[in-house]
Amino acid sequence: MTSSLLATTGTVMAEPEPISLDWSKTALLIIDMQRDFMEPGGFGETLGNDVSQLARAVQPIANLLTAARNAGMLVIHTREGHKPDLSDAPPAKVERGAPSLRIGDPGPMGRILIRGEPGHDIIPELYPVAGEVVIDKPGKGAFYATELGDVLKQHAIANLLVCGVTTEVCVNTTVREANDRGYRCVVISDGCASYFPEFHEMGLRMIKAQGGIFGWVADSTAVLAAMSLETLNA
Ligand code: TIU
Repeated sequence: MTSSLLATTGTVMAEPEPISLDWSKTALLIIDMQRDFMEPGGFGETLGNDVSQLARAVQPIANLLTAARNAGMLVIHTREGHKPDLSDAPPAKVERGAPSLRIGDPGPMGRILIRGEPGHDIIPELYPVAGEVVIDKPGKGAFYATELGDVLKQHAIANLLVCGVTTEVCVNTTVREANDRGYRCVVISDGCASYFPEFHEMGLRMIKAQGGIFGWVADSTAVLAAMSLETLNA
């Protein structure tokens, strides 16, 4: 694959229908692939979840990331987390439920969901490289209280390939925010995962129902096929 991809338009065999994408206006958006969600001892596990449920999303995302890097596509990573003084963590978020550790408490990977701590960092398999955008977000949606909207405008992005964790929480919230702002979102079905397989399934169905009310859904191989076909034809 070469950077000539960005001069082309490709059709992804998505649901509820194929979607044509101008690759130069498309970014890969990877949501919250952080140790705090993916590994034992982090935020996800303190909430009572089985973090092994999320591992399946890593390789499909890695494949897309390699293709995006080779094509020179804009790559954006997000990280959910809070300032060490918790000034950007609403009490309603910190106090909820009965986690074994709350946001800000010391855990095996440092303070839970705090910026700069080992658990807050992105997993090694998908670690950002120089030139990639990293957005730190205090909420579930990647647009709320972040510079994401400005970054997308600067790069004239109209389409987002969205993957990451978890399907029904931060991926869905971000896709809904993006949809209201006019972005076409293609959610990568095998590049997202949930602690609850049934929520993953329903999270994807909610996006593509009603003629794609929030966006499109495709698996990583469908996106990679559209990218390689266009590169061959370019
Ligand atoms: N708990 C859960 O499913 N998700 C989150 O808290 N954040 C994200 O989804 N990133």
